[in-house]
Amino acid sequence: NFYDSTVEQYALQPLEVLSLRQMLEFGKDAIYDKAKVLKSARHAQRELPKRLARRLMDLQFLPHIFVKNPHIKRVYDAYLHAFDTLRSLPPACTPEDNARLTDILQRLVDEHAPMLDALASGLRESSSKPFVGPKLPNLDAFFDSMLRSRISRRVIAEQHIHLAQRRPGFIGVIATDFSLREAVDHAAQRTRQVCTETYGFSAEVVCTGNLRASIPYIPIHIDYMLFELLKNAMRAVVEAHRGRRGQPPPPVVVRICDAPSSVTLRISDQGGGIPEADIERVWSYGYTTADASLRSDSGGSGAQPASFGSTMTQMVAPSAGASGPWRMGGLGFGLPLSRLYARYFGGDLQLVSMPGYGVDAFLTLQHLEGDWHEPLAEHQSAPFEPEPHTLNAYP
Ligand code: W6P
Repeated sequence: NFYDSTVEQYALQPLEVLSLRQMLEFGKDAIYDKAKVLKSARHAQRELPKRLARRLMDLQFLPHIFVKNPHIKRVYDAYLHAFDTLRSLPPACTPEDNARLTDILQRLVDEHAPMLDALASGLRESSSKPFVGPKLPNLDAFFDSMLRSRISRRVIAEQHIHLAQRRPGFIGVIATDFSLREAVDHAAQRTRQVCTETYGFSAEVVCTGNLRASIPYIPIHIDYMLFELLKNAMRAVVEAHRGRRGQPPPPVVVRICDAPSSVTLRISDQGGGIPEADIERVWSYGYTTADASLRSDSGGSGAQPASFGSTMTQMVAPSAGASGPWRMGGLGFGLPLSRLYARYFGGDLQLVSMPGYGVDAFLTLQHLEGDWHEPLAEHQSAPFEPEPHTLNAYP
């Protein structure tokens, strides 16, 4: 029908991708430059419908019985609504057009906040069905492109929304000089809080290494990754230590290592390591070692915080509007999603498990200062959707 062919046309258009460096370069004088803000507006208007259309096409290629799941259906409807809304808006040519666009983008960003949990719930419901579950294809490639695209859309929308706003230390939503030590401290504090709420005690988090290291980054991305890694580490330590009350549990040790082109954070726990049979599955969507009592599914909030502290805002948050207490166990999206965040701006996330001892998580993030003006290799490392996109990844 008419509608599907429109979506298909948009899905076929090539994407314009931006690296973090290009976003910083473009945005640095935007608060003085109305024309620049309008250019950014039209970029968002061009990119978002194409990216939504690709995901709508992907969803249509999934098994009917999966897409009919109420949670997945809700995601489909939300994406179609956003596609339709953005597509029918004329290109922003005046500050008034832009104000209207910015309002709409903010509304869509808020409306789509619960979609991460909806995807997780849809996967969990479907795969736990006795007939359907075993017949579902492997959906990891689908969720990778779904969530990578979601990251990209939220970055594009939020960067544009905040481009014209003056905020010290920020260009749009990017903190130009973000302290990793502060990020670790902030995530550690929240991790200890949820751990204490869940288990009644927690392990110390010790931060060592280059405590002055900083990078330009979107704070909420780092916060999500660190909170996720620290929760996993601390859960392992605390569960391994349960029988041995009296002595304090061994600390989770974070070492920050600053190198010329990247910063690596090594997060080491002595939680006994990942069971060897599970090593491959930790990167699989929906996999979780946490038992159901640790999950907060009933509130529909996943493992998302209700709100962030003063230095962390909800900008580009994986999910907002959450409610209920934080819990230690997620919905099985935390690790693969953290790796997508890391890779999105050219970094990476790796786990090394030492069976019987513990796990080292290595989170690498790229520096940009060193070659601020160097555009080389830009198009190999950044926020790209895989090309050609993964329409037929699930035969
Ligand atoms: C574990 C399992 C895990 C996943 C990610 C990070 C740290 C850890 N520790 O035992």
